[in-house]
Amino acid sequence: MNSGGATRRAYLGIGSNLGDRLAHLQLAVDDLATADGVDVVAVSPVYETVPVGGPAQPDYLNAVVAVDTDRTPRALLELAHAIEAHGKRLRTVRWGPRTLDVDLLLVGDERVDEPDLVVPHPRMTERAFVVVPLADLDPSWRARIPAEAASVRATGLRLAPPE
Ligand code: GSY
Repeated sequence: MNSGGATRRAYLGIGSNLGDRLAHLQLAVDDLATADGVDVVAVSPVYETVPVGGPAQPDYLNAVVAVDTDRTPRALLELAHAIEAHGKRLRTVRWGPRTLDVDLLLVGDERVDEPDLVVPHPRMTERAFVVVPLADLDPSWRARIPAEAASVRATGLRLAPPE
């Protein structure tokens, strides 16, 4: 039911700006690596990024994960939501903040336009915090890095690849 048939390369953006941000991103990579029908093939470097939109809030850590998958975009969205829920339950400090965003960016060359699911992600090309790490994994995106790339700083941090 979750399988879309052919295996395609998909990309997911991951971000955290509360609590142990790096641990939240690592949880996302680990959950993707253990999900049925998903092979994690690459994880970008981790960037510290200025928040885009919303109220004043702490800076994010962001990265992009490349997976090979036969899951449908809908099944990938459901997986992203399940990983977010898992990340929001991760307690690093009692009563402390915790958050994790997992955004489905691209699924091969598939296009989906439904009320709750648009692929490619409709705002990804405007977001340096998405395109900069995506270009680390797929150099064809280098030419599309938005002007505000200065809002994205390399950290030297890396997430552990799946074992
Ligand atoms: O879309 C993901 C959540 N998000 C982010 C983010 O991950 N990074 C930055 N820099 N700004 C953001 N604004 C939102 S919403």
